[in-house]
Amino acid sequence: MPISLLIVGHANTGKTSLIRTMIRDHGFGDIQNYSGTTRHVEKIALTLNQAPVLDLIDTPGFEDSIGLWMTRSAPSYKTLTPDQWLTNVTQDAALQADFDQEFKILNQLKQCDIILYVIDLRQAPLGKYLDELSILACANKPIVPILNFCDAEHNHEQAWRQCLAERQLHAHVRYDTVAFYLADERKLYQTLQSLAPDHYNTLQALMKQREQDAEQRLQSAQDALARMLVHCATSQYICQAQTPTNKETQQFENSIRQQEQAFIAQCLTLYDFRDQDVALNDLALQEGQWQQDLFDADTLKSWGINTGTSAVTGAAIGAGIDILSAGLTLGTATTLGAILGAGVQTGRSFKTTLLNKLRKRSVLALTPNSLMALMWRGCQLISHLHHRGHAAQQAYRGEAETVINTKEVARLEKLFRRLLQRTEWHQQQPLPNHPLITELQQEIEHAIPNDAKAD
Ligand SMILES: Nc1nc2c(ncn2[C@@H]2O[C@H](COP(=O)(O)OP(=O)(O)O)[C@@H](O)[C@H]2O)c(=O)[nH]1
Ligand SMILES: [Mg+2]
Repeated sequence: MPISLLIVGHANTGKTSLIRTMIRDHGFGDIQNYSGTTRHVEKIALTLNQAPVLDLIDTPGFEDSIGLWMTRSAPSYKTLTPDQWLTNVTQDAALQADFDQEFKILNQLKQCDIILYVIDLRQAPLGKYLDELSILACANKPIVPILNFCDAEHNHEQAWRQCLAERQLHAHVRYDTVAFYLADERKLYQTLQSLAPDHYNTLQALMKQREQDAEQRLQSAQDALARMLVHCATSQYICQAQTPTNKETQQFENSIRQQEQAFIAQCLTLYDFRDQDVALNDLALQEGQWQQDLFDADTLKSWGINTGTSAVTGAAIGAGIDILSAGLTLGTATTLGAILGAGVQTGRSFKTTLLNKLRKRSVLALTPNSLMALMWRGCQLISHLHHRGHAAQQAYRGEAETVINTKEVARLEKLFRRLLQRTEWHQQQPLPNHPLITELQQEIEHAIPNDAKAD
């Protein structure tokens, strides 16, 4: 049998939001910024391997707890035990109209195992809230206060903690349904474990699964970012002449933006968010005229040319240029590859470079700065989605400038300069097993704080 959790609280404290975030589904229930949105009791199960582990029961908010609590001291009720009062009051037809919403909650109290009392910390612990707690206490069930909106600037956390302690409610959980942290969720499950020891192992397994899922999502998103960056770094646009036209530049930029869009779409799918959850501005790109660094030892090595001495390299390249300018189409890249002592792929890549040089056509590629900007935007997006609750209503619009130290910039610039040379990796799937790729993956990991793996 799953543990049944009754989610209660005043209107608009974030009860429905809490459930959405816990089940990672923005489709559950209705959320609005005005009270009385949830009018009915609604139930949904949180599952582990398709078996329900927790039943989450959403309820309408309390509207008149003061009036309801006053009936407790009415002559007909005051001699009853708290438990008897709960049963009798809900059967009092004369009170039905006044406490329609409250009775829906009270009727659930008997059946649930644990009560989660959601508190909007922006509100002080006023009498009406304390009466809600008094009413709930009549059910003799464990109550876990959920301190919601804990990220709000002006909050009454201290005053609430004191009121809760006076009622022996020490095991509260801080939770922000919009800014989600796995550590908060872990605390909630640990609290449930202590209140429902029979379910200890199942809750442990659920927690573990949630952590593994989070880690897996993060890893997949990071991989997608590395693929996108390699793809963009190795994207080239061969222009018709030496000076690129506006149209050519635009086409090139659009192809890069499409790559970024595809990456965003991948992340949204991974994290179960919708298109409207992210609204990033177009990235301002800088493109430069790509130059193959023919003497770059790394590039030559990838072509199988061993640059023991620069004379050898010079001779090899010279041979290539001589042959091309002699008007021999060479027929095949194989010939050139053979002259250079390398393979066909090498010859082809080398030939393209030389041909474009001779034809005086410029080749557009991104600058290392643009690649850095793409990387940071990607890292920030992943970090945001990782901590975005499924109750969040505002679209993510990106962050202000990244503060980054010059050492890091220099390191990344060097990395991207080298990646820009590896045109043979364009569209290569999966990414090659190469130290440059490992370095990129490490830079991405380093730029994303990973609290999924913490403690
Ligand atoms: N910033 C912030 N907003 C929240 C949080 N929880 C809920 N909200 C917002 O508060 C409003 C009421 O939330 P809802 O879940 O409908 O409250 P309910 O009436 O208790 O079910 C909605 O606009 C939510 O987006 C939170 O933790 N942080
Ligand atoms: Mg609601």
